[in-house]
Amino acid sequence: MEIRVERVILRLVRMPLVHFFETSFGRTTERKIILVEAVAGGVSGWGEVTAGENPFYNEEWTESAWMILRDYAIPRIQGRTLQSAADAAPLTGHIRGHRMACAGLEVALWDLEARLAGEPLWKRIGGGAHKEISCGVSIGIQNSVEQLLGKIETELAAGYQRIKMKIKPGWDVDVVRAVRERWPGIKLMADANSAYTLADAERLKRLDEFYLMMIEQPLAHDDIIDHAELQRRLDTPICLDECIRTAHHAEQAIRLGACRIINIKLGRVGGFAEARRVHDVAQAAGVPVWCGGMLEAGVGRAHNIALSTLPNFVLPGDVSASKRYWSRDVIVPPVEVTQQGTIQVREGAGFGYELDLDFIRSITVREEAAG
Ligand code: NPG
Repeated sequence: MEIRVERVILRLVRMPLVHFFETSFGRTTERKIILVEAVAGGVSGWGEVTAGENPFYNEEWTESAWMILRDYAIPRIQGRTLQSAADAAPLTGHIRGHRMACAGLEVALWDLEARLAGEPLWKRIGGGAHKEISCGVSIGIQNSVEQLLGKIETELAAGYQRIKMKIKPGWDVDVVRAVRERWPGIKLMADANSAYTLADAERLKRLDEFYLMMIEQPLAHDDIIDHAELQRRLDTPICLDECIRTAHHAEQAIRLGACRIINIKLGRVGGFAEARRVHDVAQAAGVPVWCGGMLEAGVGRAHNIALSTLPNFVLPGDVSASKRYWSRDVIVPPVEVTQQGTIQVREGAGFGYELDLDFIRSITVREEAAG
């Protein structure tokens, strides 16, 4: 469907998290999020940039994303007529890296196309295999093991289907053991966010006894080769996250035996077009995928739901209820999770939720419109 992109508006919003979130690289208490509004024919499509506040998960951060969007990505798109949102990624393809920044615009254009067509976003991207998506939760590193066990108990009572716990050296084997002893039967996985090296292989091997569903991204963010070596030594499947930025990386990782599962994040791979390619490569190789999260506000959450309806999203993802992160979300209604730990996919046009524009206005600390 033809889209003439008239205007793109960037808004920086600040949103405090209801509870701090800690990974192996640090603690987040407040998110600084860029919302991207792309306008055509009086209709707006919305995107969210999933970069963190600091360049610790990958090289991007909120401020770098703002500059990339303003100075490079938007000027390549604005004022053009696209035959489809699928044209957007190639137009910004010459920008090295900075995929999360470019994705913020790309996903807004997919939402815009879906709204112009009066169709749900999931349909536009070729999804719809699942009408309900399976949800897990990601639980950060806590101040104590007791606190972690308490949190897991709450999330299981809420119905979530699997628990992902963050690990790092010093918060790994003993903590996983404590969780396993308490809940021998739950779907449990560990995420290391690149906190280890191959020299830690023996330590990671000790996690095999806890029959985890997977261990996510134990080694360096850009090292597929060492993951292949580690996977040979572990019984636990490795899931790659940070390492997989393109479908080509997915092909290479699978060919080398570096992972048996892939986490797909829209931002990390640059948007829907590449996410679908990663999905297809994994599906063809019999490698299951699931949708990762980046502490998104409602816009990003809604995009993740649409993505998760593609057929090879067969494992519970990190897409959970808005209220786990926000006292008030930027969309209405907020994302809600059933007692069975699922999210029902909505039928409305675009990503299927309304924007809470008054709230967005009240938390906007910077706004810039091009066009
Ligand atoms: O529910 O959105 C969520 C959080 C999911 O654990 C999650 N994200 O590495 O996957 C990750 C991790 C993350 C959190 C990464 C914060 C970067 C910052």
